[in-house]
Amino acid sequence: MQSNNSSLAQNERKKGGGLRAWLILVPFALAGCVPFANFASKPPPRTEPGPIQGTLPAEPTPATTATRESALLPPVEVKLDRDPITGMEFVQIKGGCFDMGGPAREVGHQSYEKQHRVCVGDFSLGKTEVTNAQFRRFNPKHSSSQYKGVSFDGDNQPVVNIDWNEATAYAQWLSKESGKKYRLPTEAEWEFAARAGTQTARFWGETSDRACHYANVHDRTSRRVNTDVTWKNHNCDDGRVMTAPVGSYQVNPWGLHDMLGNVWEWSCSTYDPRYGGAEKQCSGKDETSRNRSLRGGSWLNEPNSVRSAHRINLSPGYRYSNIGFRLLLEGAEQL
Ligand SMILES: [Ca+2]
Ligand SMILES: [Ca+2]
Repeated sequence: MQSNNSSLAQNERKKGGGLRAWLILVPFALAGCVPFANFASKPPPRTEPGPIQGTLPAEPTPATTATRESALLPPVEVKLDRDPITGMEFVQIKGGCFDMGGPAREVGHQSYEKQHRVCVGDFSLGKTEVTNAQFRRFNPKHSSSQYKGVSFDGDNQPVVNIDWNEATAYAQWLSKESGKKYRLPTEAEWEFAARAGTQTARFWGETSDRACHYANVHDRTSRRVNTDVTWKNHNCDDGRVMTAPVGSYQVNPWGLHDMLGNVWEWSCSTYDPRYGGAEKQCSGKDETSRNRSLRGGSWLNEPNSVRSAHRINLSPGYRYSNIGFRLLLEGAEQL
């Protein structure tokens, strides 16, 4: 549980001196007993942070690239569906079987990331996290809030401060409006898409310090501004101290942006540390209070939390400035 708690702490830190409070509250959050729906949020200005700054590290050359660092597969041809109401793009993904979880040798590996074989069907997944503009079609009054004067409310920033119930309600609303079938992805579908055929800790390889090509994480830029954060940063510059507009970084081999980093993403699955099958399905109607699994890490997280196998779990009523979601489209005709 150590790493999982660490990840959660990284969520709470942004609340403003909230680590101490978190240490008190997290046992209750893990038990799903404390509703965190009342996080204060001042109405922020609707401006986006400036463009990406800083210099990204150079790509390793083939001569110096180790075998496991060569794992980034060549991009496949991406076939898209487009939602008629929001314009949201969905990448068609052919189902298959894969090794979910990570091997014990992986740096940061936890017991609840046990590697096991899982198969998923065909689906389409949002090319990006759901944005503020897309969410405001559903709830015009939603504010993603701000921190240290930097707004989370830009049109193209991912919507945050969204709990599981609101994310699910959004999928149901858009399904009705569009005549399509949207929902959150299961944990298995999410990891299948995040790995995109890779078996390394991250879809670009094992090295966390190359993250800044592919993901908005707790990086050197973040460390310079978020001086109250004490955990390890990625040793590179992604140019962002808070959320980045979706699609700012390189896609994974299946054409998906920000599967790692930017914001944690709610799955529809209840959390089971033993991987007993809940990861392959959405939570049932009688499981309203059970914790849900979230994936991918965020702009505030250290390297061990930004891995394809990593998982945290939170109460469905929890919301925070580094938690958002993306949608899955069921039943799209595979082109
Ligand atoms: Ca960053
Ligand atoms: Ca993400």
